Amino acid sequence: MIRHLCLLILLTSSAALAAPNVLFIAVDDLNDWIGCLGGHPQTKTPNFDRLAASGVLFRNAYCAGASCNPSRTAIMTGLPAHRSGLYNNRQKMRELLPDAELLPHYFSRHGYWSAGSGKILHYFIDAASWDDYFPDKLKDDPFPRTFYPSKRPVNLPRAGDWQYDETDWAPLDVTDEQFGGDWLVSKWIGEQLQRPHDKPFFLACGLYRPHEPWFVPKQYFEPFPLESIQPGPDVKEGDLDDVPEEGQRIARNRYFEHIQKQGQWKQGIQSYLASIHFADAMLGRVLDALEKSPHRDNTIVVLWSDHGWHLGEKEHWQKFTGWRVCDRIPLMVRVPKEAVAPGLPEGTRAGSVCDRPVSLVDLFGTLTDLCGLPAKAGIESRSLVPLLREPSAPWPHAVITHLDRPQNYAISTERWRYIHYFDGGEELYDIVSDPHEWTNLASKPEHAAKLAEMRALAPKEMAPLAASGGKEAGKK
Ligand SMILES: [Ca+2]
Ligand SMILES: [Ca+2]
Repeated sequence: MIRHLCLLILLTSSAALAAPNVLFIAVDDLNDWIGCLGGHPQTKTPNFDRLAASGVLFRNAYCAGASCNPSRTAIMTGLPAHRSGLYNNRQKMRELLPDAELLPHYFSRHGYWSAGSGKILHYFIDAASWDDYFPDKLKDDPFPRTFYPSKRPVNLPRAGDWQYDETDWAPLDVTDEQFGGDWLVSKWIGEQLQRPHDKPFFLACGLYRPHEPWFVPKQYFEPFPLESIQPGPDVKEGDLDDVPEEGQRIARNRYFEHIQKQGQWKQGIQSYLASIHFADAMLGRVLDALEKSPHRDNTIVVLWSDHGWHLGEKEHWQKFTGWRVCDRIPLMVRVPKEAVAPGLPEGTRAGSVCDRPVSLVDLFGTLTDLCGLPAKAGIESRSLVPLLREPSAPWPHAVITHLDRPQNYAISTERWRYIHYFDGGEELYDIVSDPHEWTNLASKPEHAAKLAEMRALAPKEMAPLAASGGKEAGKK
């Protein structure tokens, strides 16, 4: 009996040792303004681009929710909002889903060491889901010390109670180390990558920039002189004219009007570009640490952003919308061929791009499949391994992105996008001929069949907005 037990332990531990590590990198509020996605001609992102070039870049990847909380909850639980009832940032994940097992815990339960740093969940850590966290999982604050200007706002004056405190920007006269924040996150992650481990690891790196406020050390502003700054290529005057009422209401949330009135549009774009450039440098530190790591060849890398961001497109500033500017996100995956990844022993091919529509809710199923863990029962997360193996493989699936409430959602296929509002408003875009979604085709008789086809892709059942016992979350 004891001999059998020993053998079992030996087998289990050797199986665990052979399993691949996972480096899981989250970036906050990053739209397609990275070089390899071509979203803005002035952006500078050599490290995002080098990671993308070393594996598979998904060019039609969408978030499952158009803001932090629903997007991250879907990723970490494998449950989209229409299953969980969590649709917006005001709901508290653990009040709604007290028993949901998160991705890191699932990996821990299957022989992994799970650790993280920075923002992975929506402003909390969920200590029980992790073996370790930096700075301190027991404090439930995912952020290390970060430098902030003593007097705020710096550049965008407050317009009223409706305005989110963090909508502000400025270059800071500090070094990266003095700034702290993501620099400290990347430092800690780098240290975990360098040291020996007796179990395979699931290591989550949450970079907070380019989330607001757009304060970063001034060196990251230098490549973007103000006089050179251009709006993104999606901006078109009068673009909301063919958008239904609810879409217009969501779009015109006062921020863009206020920013224009203050003469701060260019400064905002400049500061977002600088914040992306900073995040890129922090990503570079993590990738460099991995390059030098004894675990380099046995570590799968996944990078995603929780949703995109508007900077004047459709007169909108922020997130929460059904348009591509908000819903389409960077997603890249690298599986080294040396890694012992049971789901993809041959690894990914460097320089691959995939245009199939995929959702971030699929990361759970993808990672368990790659690592040879049993598929988790009861979730709605499809493995993307067939696309990692062959990026042009047939893929008859569509993606749903929920907005802040049930029945406000967008559906993405490879060529078409459909937006539905609770009051019956609809939009339809052909993103091959109209990648910026300028021309709403929903009312055109020649597209009636396509409209019906897209409508039919909506989930048959949609969970109601689950009540959260707590007050409104203090942060967005
Ligand atoms: Ca976010
Ligand atoms: Ca339009």
